[in-house]
Amino acid sequence: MLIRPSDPLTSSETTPESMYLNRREFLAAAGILGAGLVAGAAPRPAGAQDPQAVGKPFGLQSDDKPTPWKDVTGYNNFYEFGTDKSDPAEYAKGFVPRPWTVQVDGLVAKSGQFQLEDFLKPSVVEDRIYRHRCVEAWSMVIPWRGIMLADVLKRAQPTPAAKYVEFTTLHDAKRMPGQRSGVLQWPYVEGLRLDEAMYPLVLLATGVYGRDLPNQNGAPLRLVVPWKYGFKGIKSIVRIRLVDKQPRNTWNLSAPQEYGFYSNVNPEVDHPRWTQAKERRIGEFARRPTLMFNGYKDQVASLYSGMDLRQNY
Ligand SMILES: Nc1nc2c(c(=O)[nH]1)N[C@H]1C(S)=C(S)[C@@H](COP(=O)(O)O)O[C@H]1N2
Ligand SMILES: [Mo]
Repeated sequence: MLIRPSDPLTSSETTPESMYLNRREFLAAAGILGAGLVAGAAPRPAGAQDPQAVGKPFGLQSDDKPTPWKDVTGYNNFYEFGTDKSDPAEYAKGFVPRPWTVQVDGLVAKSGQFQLEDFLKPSVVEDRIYRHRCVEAWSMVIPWRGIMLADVLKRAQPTPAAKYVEFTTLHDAKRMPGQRSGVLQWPYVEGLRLDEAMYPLVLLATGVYGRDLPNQNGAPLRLVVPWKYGFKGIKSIVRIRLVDKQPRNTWNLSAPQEYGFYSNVNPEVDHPRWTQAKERRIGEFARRPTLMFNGYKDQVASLYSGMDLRQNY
């Protein structure tokens, strides 16, 4: 991975203008373009059924290898389908993520309701391999396929008053049996500051391992923010709304003393009930040290310059 001596995105540059730099300029400025190992250098994951990992690795260490397909798709959280790690794969089997409408609204010049195909069509679909760190201190390396959220937001043309983006999951207890329980408030909601949302690492994922997203991973469209804890990666999104105030997010509503808004991976700030200094990589025995911003510090630290990361957890 190519390390730049210092991050060229200073805080004064993370203004609305820099959000409208063209995509190549922004990727280059962020040290993202041209970074990474040779695509295809990743060894074939174990297990005869595993599809080959494709795409460019982002923020990976030399010993990071894509987590096998069976774990990426068989061990995850999606409370709309149950609270055990194996529930989503089992109970989302019959979910039909088509037809699918995505509403883009709020403080934008161009709001609209889009059929998924039309929503995706103007954007470039990319494969990118990212680290993934759950707040529960397990981690994976996931080969995502998706589009840049920045692309979608630019097209919607946020007004100057827009400061945050709020995302909402489908609310349909007939199709999502977990929503018949009160384990969380439904629908699941999440949020990002607008400059975080515009950051070129952020994806709206439509697939893993070069295939369409399995239902349990958030079909047909889910958020991926690799420097934040996994719960920011809201699944099965039906609405993207630009707002002027910091939106509430589901885990903050559920346990505000444990989960904040920012939720940046931070080994120095423990969860009140466990350490965040280490993580268990799914498929490995020894725990690994957790990296600041999940290994994306060089890219994203400047988004938070001057902020107290203990206060803004
Ligand atoms: N709608 C919704 N999105 C969700 C969740 C959920 O319960 N509901 N769980 C989150 C959590 S805690 C994690 S770690 C990831 C896990 O899924 P993944 O392995 O497919 O990323 O999804 C996130 N997105
Ligand atoms: Mo998580």
